[in-house]
Amino acid sequence: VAHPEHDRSSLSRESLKRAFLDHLLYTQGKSLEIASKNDLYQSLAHTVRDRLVRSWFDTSATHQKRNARTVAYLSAEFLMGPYLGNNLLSLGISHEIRLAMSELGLDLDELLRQEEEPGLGNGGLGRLAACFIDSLATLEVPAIGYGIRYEYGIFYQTIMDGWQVENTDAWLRYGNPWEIQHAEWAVQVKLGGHTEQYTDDSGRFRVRWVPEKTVAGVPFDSPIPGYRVDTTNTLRLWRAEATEAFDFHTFNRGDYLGAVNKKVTSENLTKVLYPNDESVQGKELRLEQQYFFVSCSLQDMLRLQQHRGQPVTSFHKSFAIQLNDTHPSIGVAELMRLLIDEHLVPWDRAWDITRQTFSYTNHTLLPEALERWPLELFRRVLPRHLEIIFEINARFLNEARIHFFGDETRIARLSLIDESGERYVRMAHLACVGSHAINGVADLHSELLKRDLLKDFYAMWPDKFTSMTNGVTPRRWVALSNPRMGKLVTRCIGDGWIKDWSRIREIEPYADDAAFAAEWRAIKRANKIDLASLLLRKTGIKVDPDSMFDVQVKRIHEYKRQHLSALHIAALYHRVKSQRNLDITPRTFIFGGKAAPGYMRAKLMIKLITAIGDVINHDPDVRDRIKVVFIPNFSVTVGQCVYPAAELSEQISLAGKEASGTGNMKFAMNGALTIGTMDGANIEIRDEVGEDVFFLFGLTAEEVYALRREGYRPMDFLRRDGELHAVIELIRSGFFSRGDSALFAPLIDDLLNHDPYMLLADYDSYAACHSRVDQAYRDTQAWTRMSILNTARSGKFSSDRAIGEYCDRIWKARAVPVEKR
Ligand code: 26Y
Repeated sequence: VAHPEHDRSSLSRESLKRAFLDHLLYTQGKSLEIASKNDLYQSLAHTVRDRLVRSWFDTSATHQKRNARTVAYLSAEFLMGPYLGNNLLSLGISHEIRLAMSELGLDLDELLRQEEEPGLGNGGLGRLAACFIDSLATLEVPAIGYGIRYEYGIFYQTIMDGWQVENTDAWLRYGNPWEIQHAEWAVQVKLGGHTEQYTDDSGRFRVRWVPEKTVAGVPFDSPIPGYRVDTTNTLRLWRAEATEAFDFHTFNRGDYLGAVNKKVTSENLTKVLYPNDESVQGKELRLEQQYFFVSCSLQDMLRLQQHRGQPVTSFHKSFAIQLNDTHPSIGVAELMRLLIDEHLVPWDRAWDITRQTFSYTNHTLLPEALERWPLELFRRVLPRHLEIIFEINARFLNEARIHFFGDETRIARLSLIDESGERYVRMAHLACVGSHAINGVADLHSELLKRDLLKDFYAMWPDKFTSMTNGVTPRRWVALSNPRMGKLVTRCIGDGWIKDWSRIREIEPYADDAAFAAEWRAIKRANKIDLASLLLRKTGIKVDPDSMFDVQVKRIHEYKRQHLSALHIAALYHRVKSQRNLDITPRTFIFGGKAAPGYMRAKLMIKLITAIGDVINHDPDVRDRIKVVFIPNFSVTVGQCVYPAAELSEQISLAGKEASGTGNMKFAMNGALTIGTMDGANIEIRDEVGEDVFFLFGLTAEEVYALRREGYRPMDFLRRDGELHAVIELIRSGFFSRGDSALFAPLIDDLLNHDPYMLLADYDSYAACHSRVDQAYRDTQAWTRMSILNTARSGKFSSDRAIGEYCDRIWKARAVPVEKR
């Protein structure tokens, strides 16, 4: 039982200092005099972790005792960002820790900077999972995040000669103080081999899976404390290890090196995160990764079910499992296998349980991002699951034939197996059939799902479909990253906004308060100065904090159209060059984001941006009216500096392509106005903040379809627009590439001939919109007013609101107050 002055739980400054020095000596083996920065960080992290353990333990004890309905969020990615600052915030001890450290002569901010963030995700989908588990804990909902403990997260990006260069992300190099390994809960996962049919002792027909190999899954747990509540949930990530039994045979044959080699092979499973988003590669190892973590997680839930004294047949009452896209959708077949083959539950009963357990979130409409596995590859890795999927499919298609009598083309479209050419397993179909709820991540996206991608499923089961607009956590994305704004807001309306972001609307009346507006502006300026110094440090480029900070940070992708911005910047430059004294609002264009290493077009887009920047930044004629900066290695950490400093948020995807976007929400909360298309959650942001607080441009999704139907010819748009023509010629001629006219040809030729993302169709409207932005920024007061209103009306975009909706409408999960021991 914790004593109030216990050195591992007390929050008093003296006790924090003592605990810190204890860890320095007993965990790191150092004294203050010789400690490295990492030693100091590790000691502080352990001090903070200790203070979470009590509530962590009480939380799982309460959930077990109450047999509380638990949300299991299955995700191949969790992009958590640094833990230390967030955990201090949740505990409410940031201030005391800062003082404790400074009394020891240490600077908390410097220690915070030591943490290597776990980059266990690509972008939006992974970060959404992180925001969601933060909200689940804060709302005191019993929840476990299940995922993969990649040894190497998303690659570290540097920019060399304007090109992206990838480096490995050895984030575990100096140890991870936030995880606890639980070898006692390791599970076994089978892979490959074949199946056999047999009759068991009681005369029952059964199937045995004889695997080619078995891998052990070991859980690593991290605490997820809710904000200022007693709930601390768990993020449980699985690491693959070789099983001992597995090597034994090889050892006995005397093939020691062969045995060790197989060990290495097993451990490859969780070595590295695949750095592709929105474009599948169909690699066997990826399927193994997915199956591995899903099987580990389901076995773990079945263990918990047993531990709670509950029968497997009420599994669906204990757990609501959310599939974060199709990456964990093999779970549908795996739960069936576990129930049927291992727990001897009859098929119909097992199917009932499975369907009541799972729900599926779709995050994309892009065809190249839809997971499908070649049948033969699938059979090689998961022979038993293929049989189960065939059986699910046979029964499902029987049901579909009743719905769509005689419509065999529709039946073929619905099938879990694509048989139009080489045969594939369609993972989205498996997820749809095996779930009781299917949702898109913003209203437009959900509508398009029903209309296009999943229209046949919608026709069959309209009630399964819902829309759940994404959200982001106001803890990390405002309280932690923008403390200046947080302080001002708290002074005016109290600190209730941290747990209830809808209350941010209470600052709306201050939009017309001159003193408040002046402070608001001063805060933005201070945040811009901070970002400017980061930019200088990372790129050597000096930017003017009084220029407008116009920001586009997100994965680099053709559909997100960073090259549309590049065209516009080149056009501005062209204007400045041809009219020497052109009166334009000074701007700093800030870009950041990673390109998938094999996505050549995206890498060329980075080169285009940096090449244009290079010319502009060094041209004395520009007189610093335009600067272009590409921040290397955009990450959660970098994001925390960027969003608070932004004034204009670029959300310029082609309408119908960006499922939701979540960066758009982070910008809006931090007072940056949006220039954007009618896409994803932009539409809802505009609805909330008002059309006069939003810079709208471009085709709507309907117009995009219409234009495509009537035959889109990009050249038509080029001929109409003299400036665009000149800019394209400038790039094509090699003006930005030291005369190398071939360099950007792949991008430019594609724009002129195909332009699948319709940049040329939207260019005019985009450039005109930027002129309106330029004018609006000159009226400082009006701009500030818009900025305040924008934040004040962003209440909807908290992940707490999103999680509340998931709990009510899909999971049927409730808050369970933790009982303290
Ligand atoms: C299958 C593999 C190649 C793959 C890996 C990662 C496919 C997709 C992804 C990641 C997708 C992703 O991040 N999607 C984004 O999800 C966000 C959260 O819902 C949305 O806001 C955003 O619009 C969407 O692009």
